[in-house]
Amino acid sequence: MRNDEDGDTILASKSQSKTEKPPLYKVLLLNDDFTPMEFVVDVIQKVFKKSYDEATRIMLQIHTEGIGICGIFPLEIAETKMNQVLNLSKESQHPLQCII
Ligand code: TYC
Repeated sequence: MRNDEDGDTILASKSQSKTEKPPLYKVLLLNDDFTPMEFVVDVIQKVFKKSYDEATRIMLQIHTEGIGICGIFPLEIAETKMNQVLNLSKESQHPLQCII
């Protein structure tokens, strides 16, 4: 905020607020005992555009830690990716869970 010559406050202009970054959300996969490892690697590659090696690293981290981050996005994109994961796991009848 600035003051003009009369001392009135000038609010931030639109061009300034446009550069503000939206809040970001982590998209997380949860481990379970039934979903095959290859399926999880495939989903991470497809939905989060990761290489085979990076997707394998993320899958193994989830497998050992119980939860892991697949990506960090603005809300609408995070929701879309979560729904893509849930649709793929439902179609394949795996219990893979994804949360934001
Ligand atoms: N734990 C699963 C298995 O042993 C593999 C797995 C990894 C499942 C990550 C879900 O988000 C997951 N087949």
